[in-house]
Amino acid sequence: MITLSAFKWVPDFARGQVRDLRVRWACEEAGLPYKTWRIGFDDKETAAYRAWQPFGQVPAMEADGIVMFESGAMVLQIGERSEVLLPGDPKGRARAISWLFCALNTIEVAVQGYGDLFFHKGEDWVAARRPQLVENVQKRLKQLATALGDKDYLEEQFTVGDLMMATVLRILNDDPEFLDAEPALKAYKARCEARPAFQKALKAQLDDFEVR
Ligand SMILES: N[C@@H](CCC(=O)N[C@@H](CS)C(=O)NCC(=O)O)C(=O)O
Repeated sequence: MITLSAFKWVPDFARGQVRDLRVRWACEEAGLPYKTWRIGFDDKETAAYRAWQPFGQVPAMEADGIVMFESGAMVLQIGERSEVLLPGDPKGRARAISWLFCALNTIEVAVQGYGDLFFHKGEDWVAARRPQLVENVQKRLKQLATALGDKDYLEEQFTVGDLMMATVLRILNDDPEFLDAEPALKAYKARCEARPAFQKALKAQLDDFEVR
């Protein structure tokens, strides 16, 4: 059984966005059961949790006695157990892994750079930096939309790459103007979110915040 760390509580704006959602979604797509280790913010600093996640972040997971951190690594590891997430043929597999890294290392870097402005509202430097960060997100989204073209998913089938890409695009949920400008990406994100496995994972994360 997989054990996945998750926060007991986060503010409303972060509910449905915490990165354990990616791993929950992968488990649901792969049909693998998991349980959560719900931690509070104080637990992040303990040696017991740092042994799971050296930076005190969520998520971390344990499966078959092996502890892992970094949501991308976990999703890939779960993908290895399911052809729904990672095609068996070498080309399909290589392309899926390329998109997984692209989501984290090209798109998320841009999106998170912009997203971090939220935490610095009112600070002097924000107004000066904002246009550049906005432009960077717009540029990457346009390039991603071109790569997607008129396909349903980034490759022939849904993969770990789409799973990660959709969760990265969701970081922009409170700034709908970005995806409104790229209707194909907006439809793509909605298509990914409509998958029953995503809906189950999202509900599970939200339900976990209600546990007392
Ligand atoms: N690169 C890490 C990022 C994890 C991350 O940013 N987690 C956030 C929640 S979504 C967190 O734990 N933030 C609290 C902190 O950084 O102390 C991953 O993908 O697993």
